[in-house]
Amino acid sequence: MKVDTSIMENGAASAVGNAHLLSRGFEGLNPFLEKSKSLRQALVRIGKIGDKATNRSARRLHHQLKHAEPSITMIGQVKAGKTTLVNAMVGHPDLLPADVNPWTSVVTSLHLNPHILPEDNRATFRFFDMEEWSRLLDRGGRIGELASRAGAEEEMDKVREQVLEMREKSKKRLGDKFELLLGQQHEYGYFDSELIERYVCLGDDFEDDFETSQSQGRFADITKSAEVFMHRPEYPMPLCLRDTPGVNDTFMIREQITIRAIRESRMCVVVLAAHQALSSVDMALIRLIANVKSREVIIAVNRCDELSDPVNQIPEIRDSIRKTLKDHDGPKDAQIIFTSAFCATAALTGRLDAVDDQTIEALSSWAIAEGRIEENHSLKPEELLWDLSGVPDVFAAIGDRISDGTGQDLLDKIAKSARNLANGLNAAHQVVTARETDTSLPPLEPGQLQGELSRIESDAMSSMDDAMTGVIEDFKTRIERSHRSFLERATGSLLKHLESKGDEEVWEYDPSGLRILMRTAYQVFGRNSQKATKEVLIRTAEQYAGVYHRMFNVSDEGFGIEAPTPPRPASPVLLGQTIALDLKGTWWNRWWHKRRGYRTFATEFAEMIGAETQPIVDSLLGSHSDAIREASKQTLQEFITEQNGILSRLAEEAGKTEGDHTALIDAAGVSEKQAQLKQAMAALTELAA
Ligand SMILES: Nc1nc2c(ncn2[C@@H]2O[C@H](COP(=O)(O)OP(=O)(O)OP(=O)(O)O)[C@@H](O)[C@H]2O)c(=O)[nH]1
Ligand SMILES: [Mg+2]
Repeated sequence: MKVDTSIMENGAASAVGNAHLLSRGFEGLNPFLEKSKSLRQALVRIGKIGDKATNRSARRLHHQLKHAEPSITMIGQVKAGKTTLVNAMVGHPDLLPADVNPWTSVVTSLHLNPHILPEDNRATFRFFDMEEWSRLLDRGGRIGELASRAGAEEEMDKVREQVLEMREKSKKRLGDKFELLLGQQHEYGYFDSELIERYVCLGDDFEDDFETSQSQGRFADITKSAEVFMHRPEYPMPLCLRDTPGVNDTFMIREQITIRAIRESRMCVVVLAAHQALSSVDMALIRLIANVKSREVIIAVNRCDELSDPVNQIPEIRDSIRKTLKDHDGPKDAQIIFTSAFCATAALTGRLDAVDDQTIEALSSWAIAEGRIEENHSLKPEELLWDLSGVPDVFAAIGDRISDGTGQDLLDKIAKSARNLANGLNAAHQVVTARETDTSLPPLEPGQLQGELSRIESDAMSSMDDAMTGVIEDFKTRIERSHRSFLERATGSLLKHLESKGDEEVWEYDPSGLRILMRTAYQVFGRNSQKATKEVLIRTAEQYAGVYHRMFNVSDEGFGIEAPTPPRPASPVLLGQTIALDLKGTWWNRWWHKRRGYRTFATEFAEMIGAETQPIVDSLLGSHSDAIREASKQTLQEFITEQNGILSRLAEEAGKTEGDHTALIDAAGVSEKQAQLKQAMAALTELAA
């Protein structure tokens, strides 16, 4: 179909005419937003009833809830339209430069927030640090490591050549001292497309024109990430969208970058181009998402305006993607959405004439056939185009994932803390009331509680340490066993092949078995660590409840301290990293034909694959396990701090003599406050249901 794509290059600079369209699609988030609102109201009430410190805690929880920012990483094929789609989703058609030169490895995070003011818009750009930069330059990134390991000298030379060229270019653009910039960051109190271009967009055409290169794409060589903070009143809540470079690049340094970006979000949108859907060429992409839960992957098949017959082609594309995912152990149930960033841009800018009637008709027939829009709809033209663009469906899918994923987890977490805060206040009321009615109760010794609290804290921290050490040891045994048995099995299969077919016929071995083994080991580890963390948290909560009972005679029937929910382990996206066995093709052929003698084959193969996969094992046992251990400890520490605060204030209160209770709560107003507190607690209980 013929479309005028120039609108995507010269879209309205900042304020698009139809930004109101951005709120279409987020309706599904309403139940979550309602719950979040009543939780915030309950917190305000608790803050009002309590003393200054309680009020501060309640405010902090309120802030956490209001500014929680679920994030979504966009990944996908080169030129599938990730950037154009992101620009449309944030209502700024020309914000991030589309058609970025393949050298660029910048991950751009757009923080969209309805609660900040337009004057709070800002941007931060971070450069690679020395270590990352030298890894790329000295060893040519992962591909260099891989090439040298596989003995592919020719490729190695090519990589080295490109790296040198890149270094020269950077020098020319940034001056001899450019390395001083490494590890730094630049901050701006505004953003616009020109500023962003200077940091993320490196066009080849700048090379000969040094003057231009001073302004455009000046820092792009060494920029690692860009953060843009944007006022976006149409969004129902803060969201972060991360745009990443396409995955299939020669340096594979971007693969590492994408892996990290996926790890940082709990949802990812995989953008594919309709005319190249998903095939075995995209194995690197499939491997990356294979280690993320199906529910957390959304597939956007973009550029649907380019299909001549969407009614028939779309179902075929859908089937073919499903089949590819199934055949290659991908997230086979991932939701598939058909989009056109182009239509979305036209709708936003009000340039409806950019899309020809034929395209609109074809897409409408498809949308009607699928029941996505009514035949006799009364949509305004820009609304129709926006709905046809599929962007509202992407928003709806994101909304769904938030409602039952990150959002729900956050509600649970904050509601638990709020209930504990309310329980603390309730206990305070009881202490005050007891004092009012029975002045013979001896005040608590000041040191008594502190001793008890430090004992609980050190017990809890060491139990957590022991529990996690045990779980990690178990994981280590399991994963090392999987790794060893894979190497043995693969080498065994190689020898068998050599015996039966000789060394003329190239042997191939699919490494997905290793990934499945390691993934299973990781999943078991994730479950075990959550279980162990939960046990320690529950035991600690019981200890605190005991303190309330023993030291303050709190007797309320329903009284209890709630243990926080254990943190959720991140997906092992790293397992998707490309290894030599995945490359097959010419490399593998060359490796194969260079070897002579069965023994050489077997030992060298085992060595190479061992060296390729060991870093994955190391990283799972290192940074992944550490992150889980740290997260568990942090959850416990936050819980301890919260309880220490509440209980210390209570002790202070109980230590006071009669008539001196004003600091914590006003004794005279106790009954009224008690009633308000009951209301707040009832609201919290309802949220838990
Ligand atoms: N017709 C049509 N063209 C599109 C659409 N989305 C993007 N394009 C075009 O596709 C080209 C690539 O778009 P980008 O947004 O740069 O794609 P990308 O996936 O970010 O590319 P890389 O970051 O380089 O991997 C550009 O020329 C866009 O104008 C679409 O929905 N329809
Ligand atoms: Mg892009």
